[in-house]
Amino acid sequence: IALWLTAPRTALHDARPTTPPGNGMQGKIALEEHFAIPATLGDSKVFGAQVWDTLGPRLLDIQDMRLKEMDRHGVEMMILSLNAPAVQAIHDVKRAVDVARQANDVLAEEVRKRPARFAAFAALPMQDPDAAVAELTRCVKELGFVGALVNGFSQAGTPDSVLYYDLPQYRPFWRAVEALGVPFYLHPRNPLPSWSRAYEGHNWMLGPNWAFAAETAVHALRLIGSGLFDECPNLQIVLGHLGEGIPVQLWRIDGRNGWMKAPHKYAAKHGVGHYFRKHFHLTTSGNFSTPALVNAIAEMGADRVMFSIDWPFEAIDEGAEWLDKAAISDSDRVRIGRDNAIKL
Ligand code: GRE
Ligand code: ZN
Repeated sequence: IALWLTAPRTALHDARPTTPPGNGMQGKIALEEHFAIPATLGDSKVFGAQVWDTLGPRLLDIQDMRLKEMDRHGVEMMILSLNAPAVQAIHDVKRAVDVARQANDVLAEEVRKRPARFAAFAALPMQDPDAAVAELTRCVKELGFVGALVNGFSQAGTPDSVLYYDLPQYRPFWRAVEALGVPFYLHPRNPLPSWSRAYEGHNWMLGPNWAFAAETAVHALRLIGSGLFDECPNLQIVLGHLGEGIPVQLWRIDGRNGWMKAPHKYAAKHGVGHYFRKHFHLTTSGNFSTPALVNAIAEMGADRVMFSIDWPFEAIDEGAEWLDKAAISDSDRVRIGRDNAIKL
């Protein structure tokens, strides 16, 4: 942090990374890196219709151009996950269960080809909490997966249904995640059109520009306020995009007119900051901003921030070269680029 504070601001904000390939940190691990199967590929098209010739093949590829880009930019390992919203948007519950299982089987096969380079987060049919427990257990115990990545709320039964995971029917699921001892990555999706009136006429704010973060931050705060972490004291959640905006708001979330001494009216026992720092890890996926990284380190500690790219929605060269050169200490770079992921 001190390094950053004394560096010229313009260089940090404006310069694109220029480190030649091979000169940056080696051995990086990235955790929010996506692939698709034919059944889910189409979900990503709206996020890159103009570049679909590039984006589509990149989502389907695992062992070829992805690996070459990783080699070129010092990324030793990717933890792979299905694209979004995929399983979460399949309101036919039986189909959601089938597609999750199929995607996880494909992923397991790909990881088996290069276990030193790839690991796996499970896609889960959260529409049916018991099925989600069964699938996560299968993935972790039988297929060697290292956690789950779920794309926000699930639609179940009807297209208009919205299930957030603070709801009581998910408590057994969370206890199972905690007992398995694996992290749960809460990944963004867009709010449903019926829940998006604030964005009407301003579609540019949907997706990664804004709505992904707003939607995911609310979901994370719902989990916290529900008292989930009092019931599951060892549960660990990962958020991408340097925390979906929560870190810069942490003080305010708990502070709000604090002199008035009104108690929090939610089920949880402690303030939001307490749970956020104890139960959440952040990744740099799709947010290659050094000021935002420094803020995340300041709020969370360097042990709870991990490198990620968000391939193929973001470029491996840009993310990797940014971390390689970011004005943080080299010991923090190694923790963020590698060691924290191994520990988690
Ligand atoms: C993501 O996976 O984070 C993502 C998408 C679509 C567009 C941008 C983006 O799924 O970052
Ligand atoms: Zn992503």
